[in-house]
Amino acid sequence: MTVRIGLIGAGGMGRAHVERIEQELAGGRIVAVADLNLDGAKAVAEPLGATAYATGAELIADPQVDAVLIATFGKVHAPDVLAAVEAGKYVLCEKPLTTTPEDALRIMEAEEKVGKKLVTVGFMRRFDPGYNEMRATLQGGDLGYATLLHCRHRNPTVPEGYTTRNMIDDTAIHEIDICRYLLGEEIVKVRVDTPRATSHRFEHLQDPLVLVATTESGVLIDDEVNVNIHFGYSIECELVMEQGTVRLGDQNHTITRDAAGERHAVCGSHIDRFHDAFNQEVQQWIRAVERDEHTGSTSWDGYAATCVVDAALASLEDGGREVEVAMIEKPAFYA
Ligand code: ISE
Repeated sequence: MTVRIGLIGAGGMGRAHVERIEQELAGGRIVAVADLNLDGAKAVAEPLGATAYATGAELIADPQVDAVLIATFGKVHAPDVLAAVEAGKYVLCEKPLTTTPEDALRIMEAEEKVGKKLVTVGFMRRFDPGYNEMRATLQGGDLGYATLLHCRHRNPTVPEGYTTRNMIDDTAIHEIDICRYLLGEEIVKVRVDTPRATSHRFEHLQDPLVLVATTESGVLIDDEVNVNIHFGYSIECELVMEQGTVRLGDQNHTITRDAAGERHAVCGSHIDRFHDAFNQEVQQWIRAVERDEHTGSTSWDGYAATCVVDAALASLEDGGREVEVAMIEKPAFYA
């Protein structure tokens, strides 16, 4: 069976997904593309012989669409995710699932009503081999339990429309999710520190930031979010256990050694750094849809991440005060 996929959002991320589905992955085909900018939707749809729509609602209602891939901005995800769930269609939604916990709760309620998990959140790092090896090392138990997790999230630059809020809800959200995934526990409190700002930022941005979070068992996470670092896209992570550490490698395949020393290329963007993880994520989603199964992170993961984002934003507004994360008990449906 070929899964007929409808893409909502014809921007950079959406186009990168089209390319992987059409050229690298098996079992899926793009049959419809929706974008508020109808010409943008047509530009992606027409070469594929797919239908172009101006709204997600029309695309979701199209009986030719088996499953929906959402790659729009976070703040417009909720209505499309809800409509897809209500139509009983599987959805892979880029992060953040929603920008408010209330919207995520609505999605969870809709899923429970349909009686099956239909939503996967695009936390692609869960498919990165490095993070999975780190998780296996911790779970193996030989190095003891986790005590600290040091993360660095550096982007070369960001566009002028990117806000300080986005440093948390669009950028640090990746660490919020991957730390929950690595440690297998929830984050219970968080604060945001604001070091000296870089001169490379747009004036309105508080860049860099450091998010300091504590989990249920007391593991301390520090995450440097630094989005105008210029030299490249660089993700670091070190997990400290009682008698050892495990550190994420870069995605380097070769190392050059010459008179100037040893070096390897630095990635330019997340699409480049996490290319294989994105492929794994989308491939597994297509295979799961074929089997009428859920895969990857759930709406609960989307909800939990949004709750931590909310607490971090409250801390930022309140001069870096530590804020407790408010969230509901995990429903049995997501256990
Ligand atoms: C972007 O949306 C991503 O997902 C990237 O991984 C992140 O590094 C970047 O800051 C976000 O804007």
